Amino acid sequence: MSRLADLSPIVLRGFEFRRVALPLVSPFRTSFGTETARDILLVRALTDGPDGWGECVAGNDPLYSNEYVDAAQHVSINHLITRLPIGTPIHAVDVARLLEPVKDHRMAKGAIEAAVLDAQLRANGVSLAAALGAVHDRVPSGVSVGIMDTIDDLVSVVGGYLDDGYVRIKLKIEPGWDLEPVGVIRRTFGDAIPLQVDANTAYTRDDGPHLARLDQFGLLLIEQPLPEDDVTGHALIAQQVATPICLDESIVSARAAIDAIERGACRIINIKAGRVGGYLEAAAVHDVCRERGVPVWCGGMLETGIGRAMNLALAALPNFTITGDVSASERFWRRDIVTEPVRLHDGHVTLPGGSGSGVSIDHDFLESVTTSRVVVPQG
Ligand code: OSB
Ligand code: MG
Repeated sequence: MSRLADLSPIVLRGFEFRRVALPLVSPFRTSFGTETARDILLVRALTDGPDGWGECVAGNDPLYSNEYVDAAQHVSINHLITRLPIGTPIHAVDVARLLEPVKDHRMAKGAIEAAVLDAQLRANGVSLAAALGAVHDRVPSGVSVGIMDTIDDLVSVVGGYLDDGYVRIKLKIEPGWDLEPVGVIRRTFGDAIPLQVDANTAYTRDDGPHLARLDQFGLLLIEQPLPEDDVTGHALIAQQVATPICLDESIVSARAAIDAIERGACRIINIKAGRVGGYLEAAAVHDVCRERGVPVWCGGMLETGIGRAMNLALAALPNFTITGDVSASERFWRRDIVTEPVRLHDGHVTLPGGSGSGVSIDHDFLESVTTSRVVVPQG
């Protein structure tokens, strides 16, 4: 690993906060709601050298977690960037410590850190993948499939993704949409396709026996069946279900990962940089899981090419031994805001080359989908 602390520091001049409106190619329904378009906050670190870009994964509404895009922008401008030095040298590795006094708001912090990190890496000619310790230049690609109106719709959508070459399917589930859709997908496409489910907290502690009925389908894992604050409940469910339990929402830090593992709440962890406050904490989660023999995989939050490229760098670390939600750009977007969107080849996605995140912004298209732009401090 190219040591981040050894890179030359950069000098920040300020930040640009840009909101972008992008329709999804198809509605994405989970147990907590349906998204048809995203209102995305992009953070641009303005420096003496190359600019850096970070993508905030907060949703339009506070449904996945308590964060949402308006709040993320507000806390970023009023409470977070005010803690960072403007005009004097800074290292990306120091950002999390400087933002630490502010409670939570991890998606907002993560986007700011990502922008500073991208800028510092570009200034030093180092890729994010190299900086994080990536050991692959491409990774297998899984796709997350939302809850559909009908089973027939689900079969045709999953069939399309299998035709595209995706090597793993994740089905969103909720009470009333679980045993039947999973059973139909297994019967239609066979026992060989790697299949897993994600409940996004939709079940209760009483649902152990019901969830155990999913065991017959040979799933890779069941993701986040219970509310995020019920780690002990997940341990209770894990005793009743043979399929490995995986946590997403509950794992907000390396500390939370250690706690969940020690309490027997999960055998697998989904890592999302935004959920844990940035790519550096995400790498720390990877490390604590690796030390404890817990495999991890890279989650997604319907990112554009900026966030997706950074996710790929993370997903190339050695303990990412389970296929992640690292689908191609066209899974969500008709047109991406980067010049070389992630494409699927042979069931895999390739890490971009170059320094920082490796992507180039499609500035004309980005302008055309920008709904607001704020620069702080004002020039
Ligand atoms: O739970 O993994 C999740 C999207 C929004 C909020 C939560 C989740 C998801 C996904 C998307 O499953 C996966 C992707 O971005 O490819
Ligand atoms: Mg999830």
